[in-house]
Amino acid sequence: MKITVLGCGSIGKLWIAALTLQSHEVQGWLRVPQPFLDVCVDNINGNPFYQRITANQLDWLKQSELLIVCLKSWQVSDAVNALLPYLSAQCPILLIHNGMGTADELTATKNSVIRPILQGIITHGAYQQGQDVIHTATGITHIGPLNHAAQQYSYLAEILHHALPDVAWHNDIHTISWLKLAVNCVINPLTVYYQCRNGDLLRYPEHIQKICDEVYLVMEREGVVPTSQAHLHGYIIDTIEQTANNYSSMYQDVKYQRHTEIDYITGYLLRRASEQGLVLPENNRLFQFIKQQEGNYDHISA
Ligand code: KPL
Repeated sequence: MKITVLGCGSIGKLWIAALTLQSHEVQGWLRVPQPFLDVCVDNINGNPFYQRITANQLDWLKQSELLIVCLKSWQVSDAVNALLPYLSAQCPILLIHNGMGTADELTATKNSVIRPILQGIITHGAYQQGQDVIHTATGITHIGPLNHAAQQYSYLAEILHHALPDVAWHNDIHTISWLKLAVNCVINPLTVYYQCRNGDLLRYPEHIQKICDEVYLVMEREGVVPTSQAHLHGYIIDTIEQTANNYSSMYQDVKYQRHTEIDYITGYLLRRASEQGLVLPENNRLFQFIKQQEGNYDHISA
């Protein structure tokens, strides 16, 4: 398959390496165009990977049969919209990021209405050390259609699974996206608030419960109901335990004075709540808190 990966951070590079090893033709696409990209991953399915990969080739993009987008949520719509004029109308666009709402921004633009858009939610752990990617934990990538046009692309799950297992297809990706959103609404802003690793949040059970209860109200109104409030809470606690040693992405964004994904995490939740006539005091407070942190930066970096 001919593939373009837009966004070449740690997750983008994992996919580039894994798909290249399966003999797919994969190029990277960088914000600042360059003809090639060195991809070095310490461990991809048991082996190290080092290769110089093609980047930013327009003909390759035009012929691509899959566009994988591994950008921060706030970068997605501008970056994808810039590529749409060159993409074939049948090329599925797989969005892998934290938060929700980017697909609404894409489908709101005239040219992308009929394009197949899929959501991916990934639990692999990886980070960049200089130019190298350290793949700290294997995990699962859940994918599913965000619009009607994408429903016929379930075969992608198998192709992706061969490259970087596990990959699971879900006809209803919405529920999984909401569960991940709930996790991010709790862990991400709270780790900034308490300046701690994910696991340390277990010291603040009441605060976790408050956020979780508010998220559940919105999920209920959205018709996305995990079996019970206790189930949602248990799912969040499990994730905190499984990622106990992590510094959340938002903690790191604030630490390095980068734009956070708060508008697509708590911000998305609050927009949905307001449409349903719900008020969420605790999530609103945390949203304002993160905005205040961003406002205190000396400068903002991407
Ligand atoms: O998605 C994450 C993030 O940090 O953005 C979690 C699941 C909270 C893991 O750290």
